[in-house]
Amino acid sequence: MGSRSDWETMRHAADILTELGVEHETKVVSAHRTPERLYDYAKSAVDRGLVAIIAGAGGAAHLPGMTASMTRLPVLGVPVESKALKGMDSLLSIVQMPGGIPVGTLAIGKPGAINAGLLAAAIAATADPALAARIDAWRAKQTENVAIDPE
Ligand code: RP5
Repeated sequence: MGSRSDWETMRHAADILTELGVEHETKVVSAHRTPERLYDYAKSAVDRGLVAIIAGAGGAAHLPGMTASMTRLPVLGVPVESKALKGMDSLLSIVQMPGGIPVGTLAIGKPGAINAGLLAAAIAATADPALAARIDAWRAKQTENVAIDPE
């Protein structure tokens, strides 16, 4: 994520990964304030064995696109809700990538962070049948928990 202030949102991605038993790491890497940290992180990601990167940022959110420009790993972008523009700035910054460098963009805020975690887990599950089974179980439980009556 681009800032510690993003953690309140991005922790939901980490929580889902923990719940599904997916090994992960959480780091603050700013495209604007720590560009060399971003370069090192993105350039070393493949060799360190990462399978996907979730990049959450707000405002002029360059982090997901810049990350994607420096790695072939799937990059999932989470637009963090900004104070001034309620995350519309973050969303448009992340989603409008020119053709050639993709960023899989999720919803603004907490739902986007949760779904980024679920998508990253789904990506990892393509090579991990045990994880695939845990995701199936998680989804079945979610379905069971939807009551048919409104009250
Ligand atoms: C972005 O600027 C971060 O991703 C964060 O969403 C936003 C504000 O950062 P702080 O000023 O709270 O550190 O780079």
